[in-house]
Amino acid sequence: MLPRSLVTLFALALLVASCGGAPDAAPAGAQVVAEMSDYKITVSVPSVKAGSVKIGVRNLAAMEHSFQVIKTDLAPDKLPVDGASAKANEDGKVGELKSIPAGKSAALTVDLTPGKYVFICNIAGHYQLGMRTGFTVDSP
Ligand SMILES: [Cu+2]
Repeated sequence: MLPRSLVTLFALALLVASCGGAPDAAPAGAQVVAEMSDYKITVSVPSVKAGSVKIGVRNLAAMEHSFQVIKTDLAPDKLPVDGASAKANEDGKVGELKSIPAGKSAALTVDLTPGKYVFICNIAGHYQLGMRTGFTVDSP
């Protein structure tokens, strides 16, 4: 077994090595671009018209994040959180990217009906730290 401090050092070295260079650009053709940092999500537009929507997600952070699209009337910061898993409840989920590595971009295309949505990162603890934002889908 390696001493814990050495393991931490290796992990840090890997992290530094993996985040040389600029983050990936947003995927082409995305109608909405969500940018993720520690621990925030910002969107390029506050709303879109209903229909098939391509969402591009840029992870600008030095750690992995995930991206969940949840249709809900709850406020972005009011999703129930499960104490054991430290994750937000995903009732109403219509799409997700389970993992976006540090510095990478990815896209998902979802069929969005009119209403209110919340975009979150649901890696344990990240929702509570602020990785959530509201989004609106208008009638076509
Ligand atoms: Cu996250």
